[in-house]
Amino acid sequence: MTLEHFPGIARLQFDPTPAVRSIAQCRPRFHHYNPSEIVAGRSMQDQLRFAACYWHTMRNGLGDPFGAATAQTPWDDGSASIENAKRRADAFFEFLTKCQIGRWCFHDRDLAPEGQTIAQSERNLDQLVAHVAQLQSATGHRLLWGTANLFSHPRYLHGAATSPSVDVFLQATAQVRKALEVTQALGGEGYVFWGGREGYDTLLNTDLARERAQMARFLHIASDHAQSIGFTGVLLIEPKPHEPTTHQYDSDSEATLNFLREFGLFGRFKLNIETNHATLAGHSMQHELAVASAAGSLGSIDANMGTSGLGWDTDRFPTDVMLTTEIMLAVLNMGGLKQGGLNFDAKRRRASFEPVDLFHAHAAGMDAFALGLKAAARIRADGRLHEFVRARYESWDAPLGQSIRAGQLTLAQCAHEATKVAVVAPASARQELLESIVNDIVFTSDR
Ligand SMILES: [Mn+2]
Repeated sequence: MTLEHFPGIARLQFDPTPAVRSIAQCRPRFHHYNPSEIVAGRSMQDQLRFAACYWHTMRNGLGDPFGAATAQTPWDDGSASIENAKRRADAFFEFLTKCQIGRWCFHDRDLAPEGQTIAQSERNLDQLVAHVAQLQSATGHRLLWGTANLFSHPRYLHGAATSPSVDVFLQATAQVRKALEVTQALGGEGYVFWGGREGYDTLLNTDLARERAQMARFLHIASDHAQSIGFTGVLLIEPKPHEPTTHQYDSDSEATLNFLREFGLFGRFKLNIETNHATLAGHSMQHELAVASAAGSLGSIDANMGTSGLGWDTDRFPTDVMLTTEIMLAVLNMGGLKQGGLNFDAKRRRASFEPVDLFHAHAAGMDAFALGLKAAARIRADGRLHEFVRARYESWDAPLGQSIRAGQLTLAQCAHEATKVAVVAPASARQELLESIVNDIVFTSDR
């Protein structure tokens, strides 16, 4: 890593002084993210466990269905050579270091070009894995999670594990076996299964029951393999309701947890929840996190956001402080991210095409999460919301409520108890008051 792929960009520092008046003079820096600052008992760096993704950062030229790529990538000659792939990795690790992002995530095909055969693809990947292993030890950056791209190659046009062709299923097993093994070799803390094309476009040509069973079989043998090689990372499934398919089987947290329970996989996998996938499913991120967390299955977070009113997966950088506050509240409430992280599965807008925009974009997301972390910690320290919710359910903690919860009363016994209640008087839920309290806490700075 001797070359400077981002000349003129210094390592980003925490600098809370007010922004210069001219946008043209703004250099990337952190206004709120201060890695060593202690919030809720731990450093921001440990609480937030940021990761950058290889696919959007290094492999997304910012093209869209209407126009060509715009991103300036002077380190990339556009070829599928191993040398080019290694140079890209060098640029990425320089980016991680300068942006103070401790972790990263990748797909097998982001890192190394696919070959003509499985063996050739594996040799290509091995060369890049050896190279990034050196970069990891030179820089101290760690792999949050790896995954296999089972959606880009035309062979996966009908799905991978859910393909009507067993030959395609086999190709997917070869890719996942290798991706799991290189993730382990790189010390990955997790491995993600995102069912990119595991769904259907029309039931006129689809045996839904068979496809779901195939997907379960795939996850069984993949998790068996992870266990057999001694992989100690967390296995994650990433729900998404549609796009590219009309319906994806892992459509949201509830559906995915039900799928895991139906096929005897619950407990072997946790969920990787992405904000823009939550909103595509018609849910808030808060809902998806709450569902996963309630089942003890919140594993990791893909930190991005969508564009309201636009039904696409736009993968914007998460700059909404209310959103990051809600996310960090869920994280603090479950005792931290553990083996998970906040992975910026986010891309710059097509019009933010200069290399420096990669730094501005990530710094914006990191600052928003720093603000969100501090606000969430203040909400917890304030205690009013927690106390309101506790008090709202306190009749269930009285002796009768406890007996019902413990299964000691039949329906007839409950009905008999009902006759003893003179006045049924529900209390107000005070939603607007609570929203106002949250606003007060979030927008009142602690410094
Ligand atoms: Mn997305």
